[in-house]
Amino acid sequence: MTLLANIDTERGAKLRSILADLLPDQQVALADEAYDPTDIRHLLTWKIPDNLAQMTALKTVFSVGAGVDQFTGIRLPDGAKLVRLVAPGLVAMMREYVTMAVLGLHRDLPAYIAQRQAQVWKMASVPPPASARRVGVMGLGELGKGALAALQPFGFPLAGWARSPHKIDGVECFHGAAMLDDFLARTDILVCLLPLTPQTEGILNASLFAKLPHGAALVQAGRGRHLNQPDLVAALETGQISAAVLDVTDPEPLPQDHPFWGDPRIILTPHIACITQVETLAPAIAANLSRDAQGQPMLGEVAPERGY
Ligand code: NDP
Ligand code: OXD
Repeated sequence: MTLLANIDTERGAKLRSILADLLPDQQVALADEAYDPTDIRHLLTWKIPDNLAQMTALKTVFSVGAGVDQFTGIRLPDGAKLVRLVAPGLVAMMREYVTMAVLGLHRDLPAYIAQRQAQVWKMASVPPPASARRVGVMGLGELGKGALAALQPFGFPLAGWARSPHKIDGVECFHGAAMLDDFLARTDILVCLLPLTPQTEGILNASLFAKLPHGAALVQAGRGRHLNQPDLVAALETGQISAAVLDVTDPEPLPQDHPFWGDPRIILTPHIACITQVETLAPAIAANLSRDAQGQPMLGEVAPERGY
């Protein structure tokens, strides 16, 4: 019945203390303590530990984050489920990040940051009203839908694109490869909140950028490998893409001589759109363990055939 928390000791101890209140019967082991791997029923981790094969009773691998691409290619014990993190605290952070990024791009923030460095006091452009700036979100999952809801009050015409059809009030919904071009053609600020899968790897590339209106902007908060980095550099050079806010890169961090560091059209943040905090993580794990104990599906169970 033991849950192994394969996270740093400080956060692990906090998690154990919160779970002691929420699920008093749940045993919690920390990775730097002595434990019997054959007792481990649930594993909370960002990466698979070396002794996975010894965890013969393993039933669940809980990702510390919303993404599960780091587990690609890992064979879990037969019958074990992979569960991504679904938690209101993560959605709240992504809502803030995407709102910050979209508003920053809408109001020329990259240009003003560059101008401040050059001590220039000058209007970069007169922005169109929000009602004339079309925002499109790729990925209509927990985070994509949360981000769109946060953007609603500003009046941007909103659209979303996913694998399957969705209906969201106030959002024009597109799905599948056949509708991607129409989605892109109506999108001035493109937000990527996709999971990384073989289908989405490299999706932010020259061909996709060419289908956006000239001068469109990009918010990339999915995974670094969604983006073809040389293609973004080229699109910024031609003006096809005017600016970008990037939270994720490949690799992380970027090498010191990477062109993104010095490009004034790019705002770079170090993968901080969502920061998993124990206060967010522990209740989500407790709720899923309770669901499981009652024979209900857990929130965020990954469908192996989809990869997310
Ligand atoms: P979900 O699994 O809830 O949603 C994924 C969405 O992407 C779904 O709408 C799904 O479509 C869509 N999708 C998947 N594959 C395709 C495809 N081939 N074509 C079109 N749409 C597709 O994920 P979350 O919203 O919780 O998280 C999304 C991603 O955000 C994570 O996987 C991670 O990469 C990233 N992330 C980044 C963070 C950061 O700090 N920068 C923090 C947390 C997550 P459908 O609805 O039809 O299934
Ligand atoms: C996540 C992340 O997947 O932080 O939660 O990227």
